[in-house]
Amino acid sequence: MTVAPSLFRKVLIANRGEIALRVIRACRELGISTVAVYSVADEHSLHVKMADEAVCIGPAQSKLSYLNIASILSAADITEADAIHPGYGFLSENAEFARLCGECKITFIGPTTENIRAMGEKTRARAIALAAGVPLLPGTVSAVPSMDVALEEADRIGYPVILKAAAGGGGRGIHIVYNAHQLKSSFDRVSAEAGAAFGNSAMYIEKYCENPRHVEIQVLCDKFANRISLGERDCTIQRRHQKILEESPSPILDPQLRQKMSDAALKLCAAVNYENVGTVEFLVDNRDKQFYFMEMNTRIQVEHPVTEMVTGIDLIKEQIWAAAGRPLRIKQSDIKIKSHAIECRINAEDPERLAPSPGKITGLHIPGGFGVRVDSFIYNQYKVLPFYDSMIGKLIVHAPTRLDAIAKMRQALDEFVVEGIKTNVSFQKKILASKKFREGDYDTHFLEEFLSKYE
Ligand code: MV4
Repeated sequence: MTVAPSLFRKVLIANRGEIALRVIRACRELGISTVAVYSVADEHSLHVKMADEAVCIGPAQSKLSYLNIASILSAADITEADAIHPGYGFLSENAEFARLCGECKITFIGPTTENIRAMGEKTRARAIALAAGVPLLPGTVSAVPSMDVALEEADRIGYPVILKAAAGGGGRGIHIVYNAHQLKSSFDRVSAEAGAAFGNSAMYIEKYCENPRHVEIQVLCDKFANRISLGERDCTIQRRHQKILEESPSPILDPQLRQKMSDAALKLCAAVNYENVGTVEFLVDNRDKQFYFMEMNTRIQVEHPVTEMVTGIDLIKEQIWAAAGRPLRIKQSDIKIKSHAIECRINAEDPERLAPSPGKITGLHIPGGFGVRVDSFIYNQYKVLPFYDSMIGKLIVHAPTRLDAIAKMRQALDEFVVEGIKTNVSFQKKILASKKFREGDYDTHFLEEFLSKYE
């Protein structure tokens, strides 16, 4: 008889903010002790107070602290942590970091190094999806080596096309062109921008889908080829490629389409022997409801709580469980989604100018009640720092129907008071009050159109 490997004794959380707290809470519930790492600027942050131990890993700038691999591995070494949870952002999709954790005999709580590599190269991910029979937008499955090849490929695909950085992702390094003239005038510049931003100037081309929805499938896989889909999240409401509000289920999916998209996501996972949690992003054409693979994110995502609320599954605990080498304890047939969840990202920003608004919080009221969840790290008198992401928390509601969830979110936003800094709370309220949103009838242009009417 084989004995199941035990979960971890001590986990180091290589992150800050709300996700660090989220992971610390999950570890506590599992009886695992925790190590926080923090920058000099984060000395007064809650993750430092809430963890069992804390190690300062460098100055305020992320590059010198939360992205400093040597510092973080040293912190894991001196505290004898046996695993590292990377959260999202920072080193979460850094294949080299995952590999080095392995070298140091520390479990990286996430997919394999090879999984991260395969999906991080967006053209390779497309080639794998194509070979696995996952629907793709017409386009190239390798980088276009020159402007001439780009022009030929664009002719074959048909304009409009979109240029995307092979090392990009999440909307960074993309450019739409409507004709050969525009392609000629922008190719070199866009490629140079990609080189500067990602250290890799390789570009690929896709057919541009004019009115898409961004719908992503949450997957969970173990080390024994067990793989399940936890349904979708609709993340269409974005501004400058920053997600603002996410919901599950998507108002545009029916059970048949959900099944097809889940099958496609799991086929991609099977093709790379995927392990741990992941998100397969699709564009869904709002007109004909065709869906197309875009990219795969090999990390836990900001918006994971909406999936947790509608499935009842704690994704962070399942990540830890799977990373420890345990077989999945949830079957596909256990996943029954009957309710609705919405998440509003609460940002310290001036919504008019879309500029960050760091500073001291001088008054705070956090909403609550049945079906209301707040994943945050702020407290009264906390100083929102200018060095990091402006997201100060996530407000998540869960209710039997979409309309109930909208009503609950509006109530919760009405209760949310943050004084001393500017936030996007009132902007979120306006989205929830809009007719198009309430009808679930929106596409990627919703916010631009909405903003032109707003005020
Ligand atoms: C696209 C697209 C249309 N056609 N790709 C890529 C990353 C994502 N954050 C934005 N991306 C898009 N890729 C093709 N082939 C349209 C977008 C897009 C978008 C997608 C989802 C939500 C909002 C968006 C806003 C602008 C463009």
